[in-house]
Amino acid sequence: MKQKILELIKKYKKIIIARHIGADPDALGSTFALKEIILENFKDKQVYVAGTSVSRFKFFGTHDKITDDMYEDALLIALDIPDIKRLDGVDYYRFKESIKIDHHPEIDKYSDVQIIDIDASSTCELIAKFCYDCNLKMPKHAAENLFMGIIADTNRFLFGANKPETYKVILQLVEKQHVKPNELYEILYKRPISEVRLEGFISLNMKLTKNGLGYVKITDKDLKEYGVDSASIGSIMNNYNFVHGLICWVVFSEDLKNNVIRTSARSRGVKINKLFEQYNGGGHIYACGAKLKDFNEADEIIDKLDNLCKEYNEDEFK
Ligand SMILES: [Mn+2]
Repeated sequence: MKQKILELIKKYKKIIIARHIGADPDALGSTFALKEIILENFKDKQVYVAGTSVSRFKFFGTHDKITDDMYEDALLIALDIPDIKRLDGVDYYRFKESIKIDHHPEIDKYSDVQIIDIDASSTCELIAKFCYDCNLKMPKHAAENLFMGIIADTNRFLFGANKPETYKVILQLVEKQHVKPNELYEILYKRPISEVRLEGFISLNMKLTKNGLGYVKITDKDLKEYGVDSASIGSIMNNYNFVHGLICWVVFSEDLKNNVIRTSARSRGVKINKLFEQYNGGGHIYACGAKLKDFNEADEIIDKLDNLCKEYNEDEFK
């Protein structure tokens, strides 16, 4: 398959790389790294990266606005995205041929030329392997992009990093391209003190049920006091992953501007996605979100999640 991918890349002069909406470091790192790798190895190519830019992550690269003329005789490479409808910034149906490289379970089969490896830590790992296996040159900035995608998707090797391949790729990035991890962590992990204080508030105010559910309600007044908006909560949620007695945790925060209660939940074993789908939300099996009408709905969710935790405990210790 790697050779087929390489042949397609060689065949097209114009290439558009795209990824999922709501870009994260793996999506950004893989798309911009691949662009840089193609330009380094094939000097005559025009390569564009589609999608909405994320101001926090300027380091990865600059997005292109895809205009009508760019579609003409162009190849689409879709990275880190299992379904067509979540492609950001391009119209899939305007391309004759496409390549897909991804580590999510398949949703749409939208390309014949594809690498799907759900055991891979990240799409960045797959791009790095592709580059090394095909003996392509890798510019240093591309290596840095790939490194950050792997680090972010595994949350510094806390999740989904049990395979030697991940570490082999990391070793190569550090050894061959001289990536300096300490310099890059700042870009991923530096955060404002207001967010740290909000995390303190969540930790102090989290109620824990005997079934292992943790929950916190944050009012608009609380958010104002800490000088944050409810969007800051997402990045804090993963920090409760290794707490004794906590199986599932959920944070509700009042968003007066949009008149909703933003909700974010994580779980270490209880499957929570079906419940959140009933509340106009959803996500992964163990990581969900929703926008609720009011705190009454939050109380309903607390009860239902607590029941799920209870059932889970009963099954576990049968
Ligand atoms: Mn990913």
